[in-house]
Amino acid sequence: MNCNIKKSFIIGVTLMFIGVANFLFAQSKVVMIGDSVAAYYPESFDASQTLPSLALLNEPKELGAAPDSWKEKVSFYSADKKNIAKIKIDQHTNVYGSGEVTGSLDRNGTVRKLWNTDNYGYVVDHALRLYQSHPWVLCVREDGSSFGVLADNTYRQELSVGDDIQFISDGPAFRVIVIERQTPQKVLQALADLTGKIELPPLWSIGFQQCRFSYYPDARVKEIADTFRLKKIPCDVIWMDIHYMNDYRIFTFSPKYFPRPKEVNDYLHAYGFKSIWMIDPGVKVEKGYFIYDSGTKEDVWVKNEKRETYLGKVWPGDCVFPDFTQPKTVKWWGGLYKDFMATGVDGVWNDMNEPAIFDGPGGTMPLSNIHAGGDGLPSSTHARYHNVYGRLMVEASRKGILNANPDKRPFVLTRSNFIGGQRFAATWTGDNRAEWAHLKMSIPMSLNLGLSGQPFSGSDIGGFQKKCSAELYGQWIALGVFYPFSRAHTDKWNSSQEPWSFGQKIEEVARTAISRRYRLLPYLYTLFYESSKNGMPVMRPLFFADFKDTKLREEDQVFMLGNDLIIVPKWAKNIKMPKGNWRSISLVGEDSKNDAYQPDIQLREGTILPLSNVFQSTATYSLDTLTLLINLDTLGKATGEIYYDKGEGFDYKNGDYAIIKFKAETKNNKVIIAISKAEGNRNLENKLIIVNIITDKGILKAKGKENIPIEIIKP
Ligand code: MIG
Repeated sequence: MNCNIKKSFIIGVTLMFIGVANFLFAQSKVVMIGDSVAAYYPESFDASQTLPSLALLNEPKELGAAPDSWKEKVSFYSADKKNIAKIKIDQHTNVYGSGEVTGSLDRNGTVRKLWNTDNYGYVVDHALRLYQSHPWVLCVREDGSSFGVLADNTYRQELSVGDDIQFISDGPAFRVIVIERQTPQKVLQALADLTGKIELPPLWSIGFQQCRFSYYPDARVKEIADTFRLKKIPCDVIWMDIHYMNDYRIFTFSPKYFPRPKEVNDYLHAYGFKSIWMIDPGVKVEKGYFIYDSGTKEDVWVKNEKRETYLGKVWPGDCVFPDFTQPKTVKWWGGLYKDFMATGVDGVWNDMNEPAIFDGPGGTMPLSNIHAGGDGLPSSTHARYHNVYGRLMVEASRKGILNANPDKRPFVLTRSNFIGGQRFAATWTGDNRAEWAHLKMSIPMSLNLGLSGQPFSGSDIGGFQKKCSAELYGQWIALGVFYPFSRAHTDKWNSSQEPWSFGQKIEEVARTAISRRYRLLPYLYTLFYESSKNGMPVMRPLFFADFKDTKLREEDQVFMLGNDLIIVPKWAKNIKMPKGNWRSISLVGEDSKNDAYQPDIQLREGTILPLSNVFQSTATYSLDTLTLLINLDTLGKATGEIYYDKGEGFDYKNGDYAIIKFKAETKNNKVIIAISKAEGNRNLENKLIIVNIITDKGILKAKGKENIPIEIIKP
């Protein structure tokens, strides 16, 4: 990385901002709000301008003044009508976070914009702003000790990282929260305590998913589903994009293409699929259309500065937009999901919620538009609420879906969101392009989402815009099965882009790739559980393997799944690796070292990796056979664990789950594998357990059952 070029660029940009009028304000207040968590308030701070926080779970309690030992100092400036918060960093500190925006994993020497933007093909503003905003950085010092900085406001900001970190806001003076910890992992856990964690998703939502803009008519949807089963390519979800609607009217079904949605959903369910259907925020202006009529009656639409209902054009033509700052809108919107979900819809896709408006200034609504607020949220302009429009929308969607189906875990996918929004929805990185650069970029994008509190993300496999070549698709599907959210998707202009659309060879590549994901489900699901408990990302940067090893800090060609696997894509060159005896593993008989597509998967030394059989969908998932793949450490030991439950519903909250621990020890020439339950009311009971120990001389194999230690004699 060329630091000098990046640095001088930053200095230039910084001077532009603070060159003219530069007033330094003394910070008026620093208070501790948690164990080594401090809030800094500028002198001109006026709580009514930025609070209540839409990032934090709760307004934090003040716990007294900061001790002298407190390290990171925030200073506040205002210049050229901007409010700026600045934190000095030394030149060896690596900076991460700031959400999905493109660029390398470390954010040093860059400027990012925090302004949610519909960015088709990632061309607007060189993709320095995309669909979501995370005014947050995670900073790792040379010695590995770490801190995080959250600019607690929703206005448009620039985030520049040079000799210092600067949040340069268009809005009023704002508070800054700094978290200080011994490790980067602990900073993320503290961020999750402040901003929330994901709810445990349904198991099916971590299966493979197939989408396009759009599958229609209904017969085409069935044909896609049939082909997956016929060809024995595992898949859990088929997606319905906007063409299912009656002329883009949300919460309706096209009488021509989807006259019987329930029948389509029943069909999908019968073959072990779930269905996800799109809902946009824009509501067609049309008297007699029940959504428009009921919303108008309840007076839920965003207003213009003259306090008239604001109109903007989206897919259906003139539209009105729900004002999700109002409690009555949340209630009305949530209620709409009842009949919709009753058709057997399993999950909801909220798109265009930046909000994207075809004829609005900058592709959205005027900043002077008015949101009415309520229930603690003040009435204010779109400038204040723009970046949280999507986040407020998905909170309302999630509530409504849960009300409609109280016994099921809601699944919502959103394009737009804000820091903390991981509580309500998973996400994908929007309209990327079918290009090599975008395939490679998808790794640091999902990694930085994870380092910003959102663990459940992935990019469109195959790329959205432009036609994907067979070669690129092969590479993309082979990598994309390791995204936490793994979905293939493509634009309406492109020809078919299913796993079988590129000929026999690539079909086989896709089958192998997707089967690998299904083998890993016990491990992946355990990672999602962990994330729901402590906010740790599912997909993790390599430096998490050894946060003190500064060589790993910029590596973003390879990444980790959890703590125990490193995924090495085929194109990765001159990669850095953490210390230890990491070993290549094979999941479905593939030889990834010599395969042209499948990334090599490396298993940590001292680890027991739980694997299931390959299932065509999670509808038939079981752990009747559990495989333990073991890489012993130099002392002949290894450990591992698995979380499992029904995969759906909330019984797990009442004990219907299990955490099972695995332990391998070598005594004399014998490896003994013990399995014990650590938590929960479930048992593995009568399950076949297959043990594979990877050694230099090949794989040692044994079979056994739960509660009976398994012994293997080392030759
Ligand atoms: O203006 O619903 O990012 O995934 O297929 C495009 C159609 C609207 C944008 C989403 C894309 C989706 C498309 N949507």
